[in-house]
Amino acid sequence: MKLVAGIPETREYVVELKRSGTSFSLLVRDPASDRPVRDFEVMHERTFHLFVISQDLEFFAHVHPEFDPASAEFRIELELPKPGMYRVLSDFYPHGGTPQLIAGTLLVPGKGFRLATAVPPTDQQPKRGENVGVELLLEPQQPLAGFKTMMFFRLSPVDGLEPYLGAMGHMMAASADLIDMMHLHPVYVTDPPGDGSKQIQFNIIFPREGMHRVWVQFQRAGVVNTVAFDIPVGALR
Ligand SMILES: [Cu+2]
Repeated sequence: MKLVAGIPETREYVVELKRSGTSFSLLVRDPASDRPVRDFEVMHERTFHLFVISQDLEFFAHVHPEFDPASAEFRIELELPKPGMYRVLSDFYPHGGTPQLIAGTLLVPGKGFRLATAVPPTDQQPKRGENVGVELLLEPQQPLAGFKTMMFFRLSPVDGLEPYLGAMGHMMAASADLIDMMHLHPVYVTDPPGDGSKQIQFNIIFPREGMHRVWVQFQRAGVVNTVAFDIPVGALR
């Protein structure tokens, strides 16, 4: 009997990002053959999730480039608000490979260009999205690098809350220097007793100490709400 390995080995694919004005194109290459990849698995209702974050953390986009079979590129129109450094995270799953989360850096030249790491103060205050309020509870209250943190988002009102791209929530968590970036989905959705809210739980392990910005997206009545919190992560000494 011949044994066939069913688990593909983990390899990082190459993402070639090109930008011309507001037009972005992304070509994915197989690291083994160097060939453009044409076959992608659908994850959360899309074949490609692209996150673009400005260095000052003020601009956040979660968009979905469309595949162009003629060029094997994913394309999207996206307007960046100003010159500077942007981090670009490509989330995709090549057929026959493993899920990929590939980070890149984009420099947008222009007047006022400068490089400066953001240093936001802690901000765990309740937030108001387009049509939903979001309160954040942490367990432990002081997250520690390398240890699990449970993040509970309490949403209200609850009527009309619905999945967005196949999940009850999406999270992008990034260190303030945009070196570590994670895309996570909820582990539990519960109805906490008493306050009539919906609680959406994400579990995260922050890899390093320091300030982190966490963007979360929830959909209510067809409207995507994006809110952000700034969370200091400590270290065990
Ligand atoms: Cu997501």
